[in-house]
Amino acid sequence: MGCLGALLFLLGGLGALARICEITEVDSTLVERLGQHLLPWMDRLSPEQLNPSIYVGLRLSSLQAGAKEAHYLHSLKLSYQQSLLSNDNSDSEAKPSMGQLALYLLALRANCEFVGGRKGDRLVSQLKRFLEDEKGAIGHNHQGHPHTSYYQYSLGILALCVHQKRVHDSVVGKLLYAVEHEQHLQQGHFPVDTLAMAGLAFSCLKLSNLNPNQRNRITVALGRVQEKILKAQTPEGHFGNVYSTPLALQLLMASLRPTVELGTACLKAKAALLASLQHKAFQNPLMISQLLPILNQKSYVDLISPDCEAPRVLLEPATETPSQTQVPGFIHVTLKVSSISPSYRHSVSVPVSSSLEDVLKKAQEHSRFRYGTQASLSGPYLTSVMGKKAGEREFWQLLRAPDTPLLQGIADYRPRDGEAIELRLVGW
Ligand code: B12
Repeated sequence: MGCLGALLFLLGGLGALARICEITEVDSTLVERLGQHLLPWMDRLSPEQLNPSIYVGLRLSSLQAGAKEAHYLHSLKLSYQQSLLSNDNSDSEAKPSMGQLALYLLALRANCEFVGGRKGDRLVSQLKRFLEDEKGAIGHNHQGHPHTSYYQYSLGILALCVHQKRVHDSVVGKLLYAVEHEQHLQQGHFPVDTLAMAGLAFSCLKLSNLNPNQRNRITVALGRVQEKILKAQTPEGHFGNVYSTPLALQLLMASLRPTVELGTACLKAKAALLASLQHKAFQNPLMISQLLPILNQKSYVDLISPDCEAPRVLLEPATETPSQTQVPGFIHVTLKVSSISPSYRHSVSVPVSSSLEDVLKKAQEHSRFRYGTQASLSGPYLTSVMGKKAGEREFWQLLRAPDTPLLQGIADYRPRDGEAIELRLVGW
């Protein structure tokens, strides 16, 4: 037994083993800087821009935004209740998805509220109905797929669980089956994020004992999720990729099966994550909202009984304005679209540090290139290229030549000079 093994053994004796995966002692100025990134987003209160994940992330962090935070929750309540409870289907496009409703329920819990009353009960029924529909889409013999994803399916179960709302064993059973027969989750594009969210849902069910008949299966599935996530650790230390690491750590932190292997993997992940923070890899508010809880040793599972009295540091808006000094000059980026005929390849010139979205805009001005986007909670999402819309279970994938998918969306990714970006229509 090495040094770490001995330490784990000792901690085990003290009954503290469950805390083996905590990310402690992170420089508080680094954490505050992350929180400050969220502040401008908390002023965006239109229904398309409201994002319950931001509220959840902040409440589970060591930071608070004072009155802004309370106002944000108030706006979430107005918007979600109005759009989800109105019978008017005319603006159905603006209705939040069921995954977003699940995030909203997590936000209520983050404020120590239980969903209740007639309105609350209707929201719970909607989410339960959604899970039943998804269960139907997966089918009796598990040959089908959920209309959304196992990620949203897990989010739905988790949200109901933290509100102590029981879902039928057969609903949980579909997620258990998907984890037990890994091809269902492994073949997806982001298996670690999805496994982590499934694991968080299972952890909640296990701790709350809401589905006692499934207890053993849940325990085994949790072990399997943990094992898969540990196996997905990259040589640098990330679980999956840098952006799936926060959710993976949320799951591992809530682990009731601490092992030497887990302890070592978490130390390595912490080092990789801190290096990514130093390199400012976390700019997107959604990603920051998934990261902040783990920097405060919290996970979504803590929403079972959140501590709303815990002292949190008040965030002040950033004093130093990010340097606006534009590096002079231009870069050349090649855009390739191979999923259309005839295929498209064109080089555009954009100012240094432009985003991929700027590149797409520029290409649209000067060539036959055309694209369309949709606002999503994580930023603009590319939906069509050259008039070809992504169909059901399809998406326009962004790749860095030769064959490496980008880790960021069009608004956040900044191509380098001479880089070739490919847009490819793929199934998921
Ligand atoms: C499921 C999923 C997908 C599905 C979405 C389809 C579906 N029906 O579910 C598919 C496979 C299509 C997908 C695509 C992409 N995704 Co994705 N996706 C996820 C995942 C696992 C869950 C999202 C979700 O359901 N959230 C819950 C719902 C309630 O919230 P929501 O905001 O309404 O979710 C919608 C949007 O997030 C949107 N979406 C999904 N991915 C992305 C990525 C970006 C950049 C944007 C703007 C929107 C978006 O689809 C969701 C469902 O409608 C997250 C994981 C995570 N940790 O968050 C990654 C994640 C958000 N995706 C990511 C990435 C990088 C992409 C791609 C850019 C990959 C690529 N190289 O092409 C593309 C988007 C390309 C484009 N056309 O613009 C990253 C974003 C990292 C970052 N820095 O912002 C994440 C965090 C995964 C990761 N660990 O790397 N994704």
